[in-house]
Amino acid sequence: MSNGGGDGIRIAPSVLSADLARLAEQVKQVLAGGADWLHVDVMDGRFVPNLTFGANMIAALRGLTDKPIDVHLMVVEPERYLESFAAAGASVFTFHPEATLHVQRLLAAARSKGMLAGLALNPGSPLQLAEEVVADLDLLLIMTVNPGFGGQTYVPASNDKIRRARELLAAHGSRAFLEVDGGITPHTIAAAHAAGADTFVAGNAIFTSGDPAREVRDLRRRCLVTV
Ligand code: S6P
Ligand code: MG
Repeated sequence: MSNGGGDGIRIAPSVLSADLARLAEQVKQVLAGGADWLHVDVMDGRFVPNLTFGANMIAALRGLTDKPIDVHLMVVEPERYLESFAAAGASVFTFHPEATLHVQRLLAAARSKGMLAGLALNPGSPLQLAEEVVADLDLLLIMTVNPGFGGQTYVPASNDKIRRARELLAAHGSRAFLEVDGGITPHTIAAAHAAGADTFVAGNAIFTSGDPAREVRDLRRRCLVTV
């Protein structure tokens, strides 16, 4: 699994905001800009009020790149998709703890399928939901908007939560990635990075700019100037 570009930062464009009629071209653009991972938002119209992609999107992206495919499941019963997403080429399998009864079992199962195991916490979900399973985590995703739609505004209280999440991981000696997702723009990314995030999902900011490659580079630069 690639650990990003050597600067400890991973930029993960979310194809939710891409122009799907030009998916291959847009993926090429973000990779040219140095995108480290590709982020796929799976929504079922139940856990969140929107419907999006499934295994066929993962397989399509896998046909375009060897980069890690970071799959974020906003679905009830995410365990139903473990096999098919692994087979389609998913690299990271991240789900929400409220969506399944046996969180630790599913994290372990994701690893056993050769994927990284991730847990996602909504803005209103306490960090304690991750505390008992830190040893099973390869990635902790702090949602910085309430999930469901691209292009929302970053929840300001997120920076304090990211800081506490970083402390939680450090206290357990965890090397899990600390990812943020939602409302990440050139204006919000530096504070999230300073608070301790190392992996950044961005959809709208990248794909609605006229130049996705430049936007990926700019997001990375905004992190590095705060160091
Ligand atoms: C948020 C969404 C996120 C996505 C999104 C981020 O509702 O569910 O999980 O990753 O694509 O988009 P944006 O436009 O806020 O960067
Ligand atoms: Mg997402």
